[in-house]
Amino acid sequence: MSAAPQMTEAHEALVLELFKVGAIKFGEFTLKSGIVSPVYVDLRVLVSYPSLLNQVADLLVEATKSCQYDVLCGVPYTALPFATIMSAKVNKPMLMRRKEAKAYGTKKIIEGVFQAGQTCLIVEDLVTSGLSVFETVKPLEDEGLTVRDVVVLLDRQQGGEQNIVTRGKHLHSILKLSFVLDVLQKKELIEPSMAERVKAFIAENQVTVTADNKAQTADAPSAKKAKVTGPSYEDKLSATSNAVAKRFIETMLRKKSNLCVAVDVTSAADLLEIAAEVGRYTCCIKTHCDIVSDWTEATATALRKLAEELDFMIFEDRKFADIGNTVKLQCSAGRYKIAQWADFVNCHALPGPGVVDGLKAAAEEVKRDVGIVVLAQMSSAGSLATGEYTTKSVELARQYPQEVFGFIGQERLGDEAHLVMTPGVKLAAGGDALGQQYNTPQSVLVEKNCDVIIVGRGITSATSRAEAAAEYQKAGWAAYEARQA
Ligand code: S5P
Repeated sequence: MSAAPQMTEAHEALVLELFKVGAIKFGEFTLKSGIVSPVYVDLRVLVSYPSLLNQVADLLVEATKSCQYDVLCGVPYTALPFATIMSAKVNKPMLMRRKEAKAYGTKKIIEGVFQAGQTCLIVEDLVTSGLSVFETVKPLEDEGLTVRDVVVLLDRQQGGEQNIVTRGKHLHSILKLSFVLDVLQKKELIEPSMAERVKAFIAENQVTVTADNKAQTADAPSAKKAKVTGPSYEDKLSATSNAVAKRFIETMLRKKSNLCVAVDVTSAADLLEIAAEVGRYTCCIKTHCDIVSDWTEATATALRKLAEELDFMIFEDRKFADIGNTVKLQCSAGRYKIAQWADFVNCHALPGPGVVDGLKAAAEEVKRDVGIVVLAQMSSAGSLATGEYTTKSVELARQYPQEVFGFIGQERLGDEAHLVMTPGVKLAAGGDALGQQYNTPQSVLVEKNCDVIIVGRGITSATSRAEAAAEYQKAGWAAYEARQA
């Protein structure tokens, strides 16, 4: 086994850079195996950051100073640029392993000049089980090359080192996942609870590799549990400390409905009529009060009455996005006095924490619990709420667990307690003429692992809105049950 690597400031700086460019992410990610991981490592992005790539190559060279080798070979594809830069730095030739042998010509699987008997250093980006390392080692050894050392940028500590050592090779890792967690926690870039979740996941998902190069996950009962693709509503209910989220999830479970109906109509009478028709099928009615031309206090009162009778939550989709003081007034005062009747509202992360403080102040003024969901992603084509912006939106939510309980998003985001509500849903995928993009309930709940489907025109434009709502309720709940089965 390799000696514990010496961690320096350069290693710490590397962790921070990798986090910054999104090469290491935290949340909930469904891996190829179907297992849900709280951490996701994607080192392919490094090709877009040449100085970071250079920094990585320097550390890989440094870690293999004492290794004897004649040639080096990167594991395709992510480690190829690492190996290329190393090769130029140490002035030793490189080999490339094809993923598939050429079907014509030489049928070579190893590209480059070498001689049997030479020693080859293997360069890898990420080791989980060590399987992809072995897939590269085998054809090299078949050609008479000797492999003694493997160098990797990040060891996920899921058994890869043990598997590599068992096959008589040395693993030199630049970073171990536990070190990454320590650095990010120290810098307050991840919560201690997230670090604990990742550690528990690693402990529960140790992988061994069989002699015929097949990965096997330890059959721990907890590892099996981790295979469920998303947390259940019951898990969320026990994980959340947010009062509005608790009521919301209880409503969903009681009604077996994860359907939120978006009632985008311009008259109060239509709004109330539709709410009365679809209310029994939905866990939530979403309003845009500012498009209702004759909205009065009586509209709010009548809607609240329906919400009590038909057992649904009211979500005012106001998408607040101003400084705290303005947002406080927009939510509590003016024509709509949203804080007096909405169970929850949403906001953009754009202004920073002040937007949440403003909404919090509005709720305090009327002495009601008004929950908040943050718009972390949008369904519209060309939306700018992606990547770093989405990550920052999730971070904002984490700062306010008592107020913010989830997201408007297009994929699973945040922590177990968070609810992800997804608009842009119809029974058939497609779009509208103004940039809306639709996914099906099945893809939103099962593939994307979100929690609530938001359906507008799929229901409000149907000939029978009640029948359409019943159909969406059934489809949404069936997809959720299939996901959890
Ligand atoms: O990204 C978003 C966010 C929201 S809240 N995309 C959306 O479409 N929405 C809202 O969801 C939108 O304002 C509308 O009220 C509803 C979708 O309506 P539909 O008729 O396209 O289903």
